[in-house]
Parts: sequence; structure tokens; C-alpha cells
Amino acid sequence: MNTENFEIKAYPEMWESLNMDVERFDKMRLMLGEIYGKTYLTQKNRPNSMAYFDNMIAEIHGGRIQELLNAKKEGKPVVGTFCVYIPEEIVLAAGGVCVGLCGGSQGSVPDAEKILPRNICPMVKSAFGFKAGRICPYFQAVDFVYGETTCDAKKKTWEILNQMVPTYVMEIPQTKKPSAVDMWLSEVKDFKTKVESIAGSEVTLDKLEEAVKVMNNKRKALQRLNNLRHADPTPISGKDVLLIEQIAFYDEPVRFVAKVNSLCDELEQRIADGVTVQDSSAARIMVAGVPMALPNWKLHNLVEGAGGVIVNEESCIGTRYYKDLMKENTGDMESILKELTRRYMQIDCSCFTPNDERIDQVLKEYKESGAHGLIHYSLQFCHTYNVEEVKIRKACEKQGIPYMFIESDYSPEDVGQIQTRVEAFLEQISE
Ligand code: BJ8
Repeated sequence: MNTENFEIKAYPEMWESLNMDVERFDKMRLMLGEIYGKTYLTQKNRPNSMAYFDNMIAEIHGGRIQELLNAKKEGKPVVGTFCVYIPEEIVLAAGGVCVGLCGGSQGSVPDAEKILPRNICPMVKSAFGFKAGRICPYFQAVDFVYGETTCDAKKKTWEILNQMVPTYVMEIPQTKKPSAVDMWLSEVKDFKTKVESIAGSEVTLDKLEEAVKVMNNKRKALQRLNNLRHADPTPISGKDVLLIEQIAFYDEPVRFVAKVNSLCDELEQRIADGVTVQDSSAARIMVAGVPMALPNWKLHNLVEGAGGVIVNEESCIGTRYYKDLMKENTGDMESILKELTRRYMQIDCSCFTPNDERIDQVLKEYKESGAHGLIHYSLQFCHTYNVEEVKIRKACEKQGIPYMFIESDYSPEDVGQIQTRVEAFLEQISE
């Protein structure tokens, strides 16, 4: 596939049946296709196995949606989520399909700003705007959504979103004290009951054990990919790995695992053959912070456009999603739910206080990735990541890690300014 013939496929009849604003959405489709072509298909020397992920983008508004609609016809519930705290294992075990609905596009922000305040996180506005403007087929296809109480912007938005689509909310603890762990276990049990009642299907031990294996396999495949990209020189661009981490939230998990593993086979061969995507002088950068939801490729594009290469994302669309596995074959329902609670409580989101595990994890990943510098990335108005940045910066200074903080949104307005800062940072690292 090349830039000229790449197109995100149109499915106007399907969109009509989903009650979308078809005319507007079609314009967004063309724009996204153009941006994708320029951002992704102009890269040199990409692994051949990226063809599958290019095709996932070409079919993002049709092929995958048709699969979700087919699942619904078979009576399987399609659940929209916004946070890696929602236990996908339980949805899978109930026969359902989980789809990440986080928004990474400026295109839907004005729709949200007609209703929500302007000075809240762009990720919340983008996701909400997709529903408000009827310009996301995933949002139109889901049976219900499951939000959480991680941050104030999200938890208050669910009340308004609920007026447009059934929205349930899980309470996420904000500390990791034993009482908070107990509370989380009871939330997990409530979630299971709710999903079972909506799906009309019981989550049995066998089904849950099976779902744990599926999700462990998915996380292992992503771990394998991340370990391989740490090779120096790296066999794959940061943009391509970020794309795969984003697609992980909407692709069918078993097929996704097979495709990521065959990409990994190819990367192993590339490493053996010395095939790389970077110049030998390229600065290797690790990014930490707020997740970059599709199609937020802004920072990766700027870093790699300036000659650097991104070698790790410490983020929920990144390692926080796949670093922790669950024990398999725990034997009974209470034990498996406790194990699930344990695994999910290891996610070190900045909504927790204190959250020093995250500082240690960032330093650990920095070391493992062989990075030469760290960029902490936050979205505007995300108070928890913006404040936690103070501790990350101090930890980097203490360790002598070249460090830069970027706070941005989805608009193109600050691209020039960030580009200048990124270029200066890469130069400083190369000196
Ligand atoms: S577990 S990081 S996916 S909440 S950027 S919407 S926090 S104001 S995304 Fe997240 Fe779950 Fe945490 Fe991960 Fe709010 Fe901040 Fe916006 Fe955020």
C-alpha cells in the first residue's frame, strides 16, 4: 500500500443504519485517510507485516464495525470502555466484545464544547463529541458503555453521556490501601453481575479461565513486540508500535495476537539481519504519561520526523495495558476474581495517591528500553498527570536522564512550537 492508493473505506449504508451524520463523517474519513497516508505510508523500510495493521485502518469504519454488528446479531453484547481498568476478561467471558472508545481527534472536540466546558481534558471532549455529533460508528454500535471514576472530568461526563447511551460507572479506588483493594474487589463482582445481566449469560469459571488466557496471550504478544523494539538499532518505528497499541483496543483479540506474533517473527529476523528503520545516530526516546488515543500521532510524528525514534510508551496505550499478566487456572471463582483484582490494582494510573510505583516503573522501563532521553507527555487540563510530572522530572534529574515535558492538546496550533522544542531536545541528547 502507498500514500496514493490508501483510502479508508466508506460504508454509507451501514453508517445510515447506525443513525450517523453520514455527510460529515465521510469528510472526516477522507481527512483521516490523508493524514494516515502522510504519517504512516511515507515511512521507509517498514516491516511487511504492517500490511495487516494498515488494512485495519482502511477498514476501521466498516469491516470491523460489520464484525461488531454480526456479534450483536448473535446476541453478544458490545461494550464501549474508556479505561484499562475495565476488566475485559469478564466481558469476554460473558460472550461480549470490548471496544475502547477514547477519543484522540480534534474533529469531535467542537461537538463536545457545545455541551461541556471548554477547559477540560481533550480526550474526554473528543470521546464525548464523537457521540454528541454522531460521528463515530463504534459509539453508535455499542450496546452500552462502562465508564469509571478515575478523574473528575470523566466521572462527571458519564452523567451527561448517559442521556445519549446507557452508561454505567465503576468506582476506581484512589489509593492502594487494603480497604481500597477490598472495595475494588466488590466493584469487580458488581461489574460481573451487571455484565451477566445485560449479556443474559453467566460468567462461569471455565469461561473466565478461558478469557484470562486470551487476554494473557494478548498482553504477552504486546510485551514481545515491545521487547523487540528495544533492540539497538530498532527494527520498527515508534509510530508503528503506537498504531498497534491503539488497534489493540478495537481488534478481535485472537486474530490480533496471531498478527502481532507474526510481526514479531519478522522483527526477530530483521534484528538478525541488521535491518533497521533508524539512522545509527538517531536519538532513542521513551515517552511516558497520558495515553495517546487513536488518531493522536502528533508527538511520535514530530520526534520521528526530527530524526529520533521512540522506543517505549509508558502509558495505558502502551506498557500499562500489557505489563501485568494474570495467574491462570486459579481453580475457583473467588480466587480468580481476587487474582483479577490483584492484576488490575497494579496499573499505576496517576489518579492514585501516592503513586510512587509509577515513578519506579518509568525508571525501570527507561533502562530496559535503552532510551537516551525521556519525554513526559500530558494533555491540557489533566491535573493528575500534570502534577505527577513534578515527581517524574525530579526522578529523571536525580538519575541524570535527559528530560522534557510536553503538555498539549489535539489541535495543530502548537505543532511548530513543539517541533522546535523536540529538535532542540534531540540535539542536546546527541551532543
Ligand atoms: S488508568 S491513564 S486509561 S484513567 S488524560 S481522561 S486521566 S484528565 S486517561 Fe486513563 Fe484509565 Fe488512568 Fe489509564 Fe482524565 Fe487525564 Fe484526561 Fe485521562
